[in-house]
Amino acid sequence: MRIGLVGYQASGKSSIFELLTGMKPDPAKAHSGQIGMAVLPDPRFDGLVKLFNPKKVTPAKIELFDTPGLDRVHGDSNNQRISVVREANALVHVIGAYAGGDPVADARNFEDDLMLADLQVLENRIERLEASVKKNRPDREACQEELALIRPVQEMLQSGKLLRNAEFTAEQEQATKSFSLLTRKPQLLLLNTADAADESATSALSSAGYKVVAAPLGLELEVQALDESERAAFAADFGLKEPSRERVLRAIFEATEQITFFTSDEKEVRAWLLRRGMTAFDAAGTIHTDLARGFIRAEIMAVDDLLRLGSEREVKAANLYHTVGKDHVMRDGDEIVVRFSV
Ligand SMILES: Nc1nc2c(ncn2[C@@H]2O[C@H](COP(=O)(O)OP(=O)(O)OP(=O)(O)O)[C@@H](O)[C@H]2O)c(=O)[nH]1
Ligand SMILES: [Mg+2]
Repeated sequence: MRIGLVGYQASGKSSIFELLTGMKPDPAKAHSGQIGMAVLPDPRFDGLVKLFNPKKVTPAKIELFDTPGLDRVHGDSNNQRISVVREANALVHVIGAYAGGDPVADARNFEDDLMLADLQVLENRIERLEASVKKNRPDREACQEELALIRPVQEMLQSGKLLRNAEFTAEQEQATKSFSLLTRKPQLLLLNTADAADESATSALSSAGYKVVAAPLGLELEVQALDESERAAFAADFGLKEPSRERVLRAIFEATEQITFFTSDEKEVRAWLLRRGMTAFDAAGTIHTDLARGFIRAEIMAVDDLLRLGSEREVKAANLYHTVGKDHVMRDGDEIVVRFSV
């Protein structure tokens, strides 16, 4: 899942990208967006590594996408930038609050910009479909069906309703998929503060209904750039208790509706990411296409049970080891063994 760092210009998107991935984005490529990976911290993964002491360890990685900032004044110049943002599967809206400003107004303005962009896409499509219907061509019926599916979506947007929380039918989901609607994507706000943030900085945003996390990105980048020996003293001077990196990554992970599952043995302990609601079959396919193709069944246990009881044998003895079929909905923290034949 590609997670877009999005927002207005100079809000701190590239700063958070660098802080989380350790990679400095190349300004020359800023217009098309840049991808970097960040390891997702997970105590269960660390526990499995201790238990198996494997030859190889592969933690889960989150794919971050640094996107060009929108111009908040010249809204009509944003089309190309917005087309880059559409490539993301989920949005982390970075709000620059390090020099004052009104974060709630920022969040709403940005949301409005995204809604207008989505409306534009729908209106263009609807116009073309209506023209086709008038011409009475053989695809007339298909066009009418599509219109019936997407007009209600247009109406939702026109009435200011957020698509993120709206119920779509499976057909509507399918009909709107190729539009990559921005306000349909899961979203987290990241408030970029000047100082070590206290919770009060985010309370106005969470009262307004947003999922939000705060971090002083500029300050933390400065800390990261220091020599190891100087970091602690500098951080203490500015009231930084611990780096926000892990906290921010966990918040992104939660808000983007993903889960982690694991495959562990003496050879390799590995963490995988999956969208919430996906099945054992999808998990198998994430590991390898052969595993999905030849799927017979899967054996599942909770990593928490394995770590608490100390071995697979003990988990079995406690009746916490389960054989499941294709349709088993994976839970966060499942350990899986896929039985397959190809
Ligand atoms: N003081 C302070 N300045 C910051 C902070 N974050 C960003 N800035 C300022 O904003 C500039 C741009 O930061 P970036 O992280 O590149 O912002 P961006 O969102 O990637 O900007 P665009 O890619 O141009 O949209 C920095 O050079 C700083 O001048 C911060 O936490 N504190
Ligand atoms: Mg940038």
